[in-house]
Amino acid sequence: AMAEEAKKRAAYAAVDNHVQDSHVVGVGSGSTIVYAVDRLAERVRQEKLKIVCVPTSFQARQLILKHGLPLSDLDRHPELDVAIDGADEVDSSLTLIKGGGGCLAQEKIVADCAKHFIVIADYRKDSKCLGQQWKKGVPIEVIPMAYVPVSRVITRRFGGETVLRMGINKAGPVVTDNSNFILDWKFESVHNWKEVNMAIKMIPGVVETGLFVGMAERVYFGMQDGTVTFRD
Ligand code: DER
Repeated sequence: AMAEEAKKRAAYAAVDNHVQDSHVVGVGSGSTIVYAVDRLAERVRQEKLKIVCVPTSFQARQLILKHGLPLSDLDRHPELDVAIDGADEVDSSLTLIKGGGGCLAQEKIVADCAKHFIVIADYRKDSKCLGQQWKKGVPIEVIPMAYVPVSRVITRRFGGETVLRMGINKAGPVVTDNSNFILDWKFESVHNWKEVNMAIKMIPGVVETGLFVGMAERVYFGMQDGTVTFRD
């Protein structure tokens, strides 16, 4: 479909423009990153690139192993040359909503460890402000025992409503790779995302938010017409 082709083109552009020999590469999670790992593996084969890959989830780890790419971690490589990851939505100042796939905590850690954090997305993610196209809210990873008080504080202070993310093929709540729950905060108005992110992070029980503020260096968008554009 058109969106899948757009994802692929954005992913290829990011890998071709930002991954070089001897790089330590952070590998994101979700569906768009699958194309980036395909391209990484292709370049390793064709160009004999020597890279190592640091995953941001069980899913990313499986992708790396499936393609026979060298697997590493932050213990061995606490500083990465580049991290490539998807996004659920991107606003005009490159603030991201991430976590649609529930991997936001390790994704933000890896993105922060990278010299360059490059985001890949199809045209549906390209918004002026958050909430324009992405209607599932901001994912917030919480310690399970605290999800009710955290929900109350968020809705009291910032409005909207929070929903505990429930499993589809698993009874009960979604449990993250870090054994936590996810609250999806359906916000109702435009916020100062830098301030809101910091305030939510301070609530006891919050592990991480899906607000990536001031982190993305560049976002590649695959467009409907088959081209790729980027925003810095
Ligand atoms: O869950 C995540 O953080 C994913 O990276 C998400 O932000 C993008 O997933 P997609 O590439 O499947 O849209």
